[in-house]
Amino acid sequence: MILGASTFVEGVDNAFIFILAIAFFFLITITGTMIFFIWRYNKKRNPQPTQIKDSVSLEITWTVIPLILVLGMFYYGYVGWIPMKKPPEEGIVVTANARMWSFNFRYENGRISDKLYVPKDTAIIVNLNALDVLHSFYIPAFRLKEDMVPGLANNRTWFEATKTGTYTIFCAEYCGLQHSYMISEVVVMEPDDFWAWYDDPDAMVMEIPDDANLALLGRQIVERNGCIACHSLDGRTLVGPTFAGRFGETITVITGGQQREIVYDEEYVKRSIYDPDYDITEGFRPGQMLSYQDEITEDEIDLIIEFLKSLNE
Ligand code: HEC
Ligand SMILES: [Cu+2]
Repeated sequence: MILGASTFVEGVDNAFIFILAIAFFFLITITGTMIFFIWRYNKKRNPQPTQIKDSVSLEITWTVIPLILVLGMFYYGYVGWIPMKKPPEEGIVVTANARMWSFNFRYENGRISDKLYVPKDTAIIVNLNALDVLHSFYIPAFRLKEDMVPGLANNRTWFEATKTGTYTIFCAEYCGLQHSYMISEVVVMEPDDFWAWYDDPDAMVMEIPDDANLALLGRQIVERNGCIACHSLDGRTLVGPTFAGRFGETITVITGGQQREIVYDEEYVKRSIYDPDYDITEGFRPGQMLSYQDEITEDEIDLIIEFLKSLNE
């Protein structure tokens, strides 16, 4: 069978296979009948055409049979769909935030992750949050897809994974230039492993060994948060200005409608991340970059700065 790892798989696959089998049956039968008629009733073999008019029994047959088939499709579709629309009362609640062009997941204890970690055989209730434009939360292995709509309150979905492993999460709603890069993963773990991960007290503080390559750590943060979807590292202009060769330069920004010169320093980078619309880099539009206030810590910003500096070398 096609890889599947949630309680929805059976319902969706049944509907799919039922419809596919019917379509396949008719493809073969209709094509076969057409070929037979071409052979049997061609001008040579059947020179005298017959005019056939009205057949009540035929009309009834080709109304009733498709009706039954279509009701069968409805039945399988409906039975598969109902459980998706009924999230259980109890479960682990995760908030999925989608932005151009990345996902992140926030747990009830405040833990944030760019991958969705979940325990096996447990209901996971996912609050779907779109920060900018329409996105869609799609996990093919779970047969789960739900639109993420900016401003739509109480938009949620749920699932229960049945097999440990790592499965892809896609954004299934074209959401701009780098939409195809908007992928993540759901990692299904044994419940014990999950709770160990969840309660890990070290997870929130970042341990930096003495000999760590700070620029490399900064690069990882930049990659993990999807910054490079909008900021190139090689001088190209994407949605936002490039990161390359900018640190330490004097640049022109628009602040409160006024043009001014400013040094691209630590302070500027931090403000750009927490309050992106305060200074708008000349030539770019406000409202494109959203604040990372709740997602990137000041320590992480220090590492990002190390990384930006390293791009000048
Ligand atoms: C959806 C696209 C997008 C994403 C994602 C994004 N930015 Fe931006 N960013 C922009 C745009 C557009 C600008 C220019 C307008 C402005 O100044 O707000 C900008 C400006 C900046 C600036 C000022 C740069 C300059 O040359 O003046 C910095 C620094 C910055 N972003 C850092 C980041 C970091 C770090 C991340 C990831 C955590 C990030 N951005 C994610 C679009 C984005
Ligand atoms: Cu998207």
